[in-house]
Amino acid sequence: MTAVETRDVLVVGAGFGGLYSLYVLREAGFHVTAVERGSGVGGTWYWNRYPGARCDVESLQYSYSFDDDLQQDWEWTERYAGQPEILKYAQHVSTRFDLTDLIDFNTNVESMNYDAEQQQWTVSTNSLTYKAKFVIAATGCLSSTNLPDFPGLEQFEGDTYHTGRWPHEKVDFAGQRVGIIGTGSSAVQAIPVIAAEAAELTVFQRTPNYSIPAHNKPLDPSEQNEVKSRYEELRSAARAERSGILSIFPPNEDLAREASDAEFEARMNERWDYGGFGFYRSYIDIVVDPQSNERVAEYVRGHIASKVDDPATAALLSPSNTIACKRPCLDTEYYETFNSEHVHLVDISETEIQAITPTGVSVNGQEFEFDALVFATGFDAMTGALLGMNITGVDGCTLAEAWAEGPRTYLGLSVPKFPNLFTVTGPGSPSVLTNMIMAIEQHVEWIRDCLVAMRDEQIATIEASSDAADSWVEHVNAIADQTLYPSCNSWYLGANIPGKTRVFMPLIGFPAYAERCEQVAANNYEGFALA
Ligand code: N01
Repeated sequence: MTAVETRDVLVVGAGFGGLYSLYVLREAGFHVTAVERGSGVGGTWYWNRYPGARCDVESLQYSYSFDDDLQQDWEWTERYAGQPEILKYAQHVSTRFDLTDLIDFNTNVESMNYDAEQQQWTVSTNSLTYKAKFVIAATGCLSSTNLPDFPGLEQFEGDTYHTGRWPHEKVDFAGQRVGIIGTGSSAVQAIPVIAAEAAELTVFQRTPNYSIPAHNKPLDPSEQNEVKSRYEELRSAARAERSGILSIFPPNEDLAREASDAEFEARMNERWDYGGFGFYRSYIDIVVDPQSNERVAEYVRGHIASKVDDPATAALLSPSNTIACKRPCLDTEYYETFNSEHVHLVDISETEIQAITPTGVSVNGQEFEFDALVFATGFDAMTGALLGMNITGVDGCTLAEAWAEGPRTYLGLSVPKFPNLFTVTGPGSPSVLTNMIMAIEQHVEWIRDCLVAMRDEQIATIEASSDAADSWVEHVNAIADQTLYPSCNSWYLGANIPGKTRVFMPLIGFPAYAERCEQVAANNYEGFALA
């Protein structure tokens, strides 16, 4: 019989959300454990070890703010930290705050059931069963990989890799013919690095992406010290930004459609040369006004044309869709990579991949032979990992049933019919449109405060009301509908997964959201039923 462990709180996941949940809940006196399917901490940064993996948010911002000693002590080495450095940071945090012993590794949640009578969750895993009053799902927004059902996939005789499940050992592509499917953020980072090693690299592109140069570089120690000397002020300024991310370019109210050609060119050039997402803050109307959006898109297309030698390849790499509507990419020499003779671009926008064969890929009757295939095909974002846990709430209602029409949460934190279950950066919260670590801290602190208040008031259960969730989903979508975001096939909408209901999942705007969460708590958790 499976052993049963009892906890006040069970956390699922030991990425940044799970680690911080463990820390604050233990400090608040709860008996808490995390289960983690990986063999180590780090979540996203544990799994995504593909060549070139790097954070698109600057390292001095993409880090915890809760402990000043930690943020003063830790030395980042580059403007954007690479995956190995971020993983080391997660490991350091786990060790520094004695969290590792609170984690059961190699433990995968197979199902979770709420017992309304006992007012507790039963969480079944591949090893132990846990009973816990509360469950915190810190399962990540981009953790359930998407591997399309390519016919013949299992026949391929070479090695296959998914960017989101990269092996821990170094993969050596030297001398190999490598095929890569996908041109999203992961591919845009991996392609230049794999190309530097492989004998031949063939990129299968269904939709081209806009990418802005990252201009990554070693961090200047004086810049790092300057930030550290004002960390508190900078962190709180970041929390007041829509995305929770500071840029050297302050926000402005200027409209791209009204700028003269000379003004427009000068401003865009300055931001292009600096690199990073500050590019998209050049004008306030980029994601709301189609004409302004097209002006910026055309500016980027001009750069693609000047970077890529072959005009036909440059044309294929040039997107025609709305810019910044899909999650934008940052790159290091992505477009330039296609100037190398051993790098080939295959357009599959009109003719999908027909089959994976024992020796390669077949497209439109043409055969491509490979030693290795890389799937950079993304994730079942925001809902995949939660639905993968087979969760059943009150009245036998499954999460799959509750979300048949798309994810339905209150504040991205809680789901009606699933009492005492919290989601960290869940659908309906700003999450992926922000600096994730900042969003995680806000969520986890809110949950901690809620659990402490419940303990103090001797409240056993908390459950989002159906009405509150309905109006929250309406609110999230009403805000998205004021923008161009819903106009393209992005994973924000679930449009990358065949059959997934199209609902815009993240909420735009961090500061108003955080304020709303505070108000809800101050108003005795309005929108929740407390029992
Ligand atoms: O995944 P994606 P990703 N046949 O979904 C293609 C974060 N991230 O792993 O666009 C052929 O963006 C698909 O084509 P299309 C970041 O938030 C962060 O790259 O659907 N192709 C697309 O080109 C990012 O947005 C960082 O037509 C198929 C690609 O696969 C998110 O993770 C780094 C296909 C998938 O792109 C996801 O990025 C990396 C099919 N059947 C990622 N199915 C940093 O911060 C899919 N594709 C550094």
